[in-house]
Amino acid sequence: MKFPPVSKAPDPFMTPSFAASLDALSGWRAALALRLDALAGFLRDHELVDAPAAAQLASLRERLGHEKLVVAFVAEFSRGKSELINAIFFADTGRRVLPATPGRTTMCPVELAWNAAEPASLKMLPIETRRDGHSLAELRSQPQSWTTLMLQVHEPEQLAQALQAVTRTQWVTPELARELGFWHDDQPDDNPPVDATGRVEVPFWRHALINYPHPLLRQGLVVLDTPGLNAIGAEPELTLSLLPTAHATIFILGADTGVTKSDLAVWRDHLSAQGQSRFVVLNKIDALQDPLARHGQVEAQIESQCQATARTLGVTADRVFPLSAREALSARVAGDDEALRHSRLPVLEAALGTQLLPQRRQVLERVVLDSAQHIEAHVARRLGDQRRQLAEQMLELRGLRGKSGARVRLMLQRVDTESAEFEQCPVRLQAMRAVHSRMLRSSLAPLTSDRLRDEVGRMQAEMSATLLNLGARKAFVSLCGRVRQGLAEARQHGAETGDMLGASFAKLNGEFGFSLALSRAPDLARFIAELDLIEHSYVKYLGLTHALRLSQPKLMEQFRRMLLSKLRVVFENASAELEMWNRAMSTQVDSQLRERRRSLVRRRESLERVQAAAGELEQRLAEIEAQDARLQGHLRRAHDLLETLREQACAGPQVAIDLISLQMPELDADLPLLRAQA
Ligand SMILES: Nc1nc2c(ncn2[C@@H]2O[C@H](COP(=O)(O)OP(=O)(O)OP(=O)(O)O)[C@@H](O)[C@H]2O)c(=O)[nH]1
Ligand SMILES: [Mg+2]
Repeated sequence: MKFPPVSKAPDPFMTPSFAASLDALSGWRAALALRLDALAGFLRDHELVDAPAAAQLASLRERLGHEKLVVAFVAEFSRGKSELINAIFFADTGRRVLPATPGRTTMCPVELAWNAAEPASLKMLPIETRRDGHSLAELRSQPQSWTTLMLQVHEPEQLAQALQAVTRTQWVTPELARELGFWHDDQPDDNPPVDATGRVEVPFWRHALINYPHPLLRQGLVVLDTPGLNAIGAEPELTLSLLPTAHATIFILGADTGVTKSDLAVWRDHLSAQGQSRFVVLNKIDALQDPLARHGQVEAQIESQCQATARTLGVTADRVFPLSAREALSARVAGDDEALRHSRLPVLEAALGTQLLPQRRQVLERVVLDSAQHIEAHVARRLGDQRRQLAEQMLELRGLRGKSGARVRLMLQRVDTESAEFEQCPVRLQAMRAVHSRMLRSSLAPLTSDRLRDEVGRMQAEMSATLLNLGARKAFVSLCGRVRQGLAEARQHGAETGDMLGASFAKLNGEFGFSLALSRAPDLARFIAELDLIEHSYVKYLGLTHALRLSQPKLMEQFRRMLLSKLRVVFENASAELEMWNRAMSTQVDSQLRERRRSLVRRRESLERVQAAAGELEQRLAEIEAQDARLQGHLRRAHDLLETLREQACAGPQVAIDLISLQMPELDADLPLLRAQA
């Protein structure tokens, strides 16, 4: 059927598609990464970064190169999630690749991504792995737990055949179904079908990973296809981990069914808190086709259904995208642009491209700009130190012009006295270091994994002490309180360390001519926010009658492990940030100490040479001036490299590449590649 032209802005044929925008984002990231490599190489060659600054550069590089963008498709069963994924990603294979049929089809969560280090494959985790309580995160790194099928990416038939596996089910006893989390006596309506012999149909797999070299997946996109509600509820990790951390969620409704009670339950339980990055699709608008309808009537009906949907879900109407995934897929397979336009899929793709990607870009841009500022300050300080030492030396030598040999001897004595005084410095530093490392230990103590395990154990004991786990939510909230307290303690100790270092630095600067600068101790706000997010999604989960289900030991164990691994990541990252800051502070002292020693030796050598030969003084002065000019050159070059990195970060993708060709002729060889990507 044909629909009247789409009225909703933006016009998908005027704005770039999702694919083109993602390409542009990747091109921008690749260009930034090249810039960053040039900067890091220069700083390394001229010894302008210490270990913590080099680590910061490396982690930024890793992020630019490998950051993933996760888009999750969520809905009740049979709303068309898999069909929509087929239409967006797989139409070029010329057929339906992910199974999409009436009734329940996708039986386990399916993650599509590309990891170039592995061959194209389908990996599946048997459902029985739920019985031993291991979390999905733990099992990801255990290849022996997964069943692997190789995929022939150029043979669509084989591909589709292999992917049929995600629909596989098995018949088990009600006891086993209960143990696996698919049977709940308290919610008979949600329970799966039972056959004549009393056996229950449950999914065969727990999770599937498709490694597929689609151009978008190659660029870091990860697509998550989920099964209908029942299975979502049964895998806590999906609810608590995968969905809350997705960068965007696409929630799908059927235009033929409207918003049903169970659609609303999925929305409320899994998507209501995700703000900006939710897209609502009203799928199957082709099903509203009515041969008896007057011109424009179907269109009006779609419009009013969108309005009603937006009202019911509490989103603005421009977040609701009416379309037909089935028509879009067949239009793409047939190469029929007109039919594709009428399927209205391009409107959704354009919205993903224009709304989601700029948001991701901004996040990265901020990180790059912050790092650039940090590195700039670091380099300026380091070069400033070196130049200061040279200036002192120069002053000393200039003072010798026209002076007698006795004067030179006197100066030599002065250098020796200074060196002797300076030998006091390491003793003083040792005292400061002892205090520093004690304080560092106290700031990390509240964040150890032992402490975390104890706290989670305490929560578990509190939960099971209440009747049927009804106190689960309360016990969990109180655990969060204690974890937050741990982060606050660590932050407090960090601030105290900062005070101590500030006072010591001021003294050392005064007595030994250092230029030690204190940067602010980490406030750990990022980790407190992460904890808030975890708390939010878990609290919601524990309200969903799941608390009752946790009275099953296996589920409880799985819940405990998952919670522990999530919180451990928060603690580990917070510890790493604290440690990094502490390390940056102490390496600063080390490098200034080294620099100062070197400078004393150099001063002595200069004076000795001047003493030995009369003509040496001017030559030494000229050398020092040349050295200083070189350092100034380094400062300028570092500044230029940082400036172009910043310009690159703020520029649009095409501009970014033009900047490279204008300013970095040595990168010319990479340009065709970059242009192809942008
Ligand atoms: N008429 C019509 N049918 C559609 C459309 N999109 C999907 N379908 C059909 O709806 C049925 C369910 O689609 P799926 O893609 O399997 O739905 P799903 O949401 O993935 O369902 P589960 O995997 O069971 O959770 C299939 O028969 C599709 O062909 C559409 O736009 N129009
Ligand atoms: Mg499906």
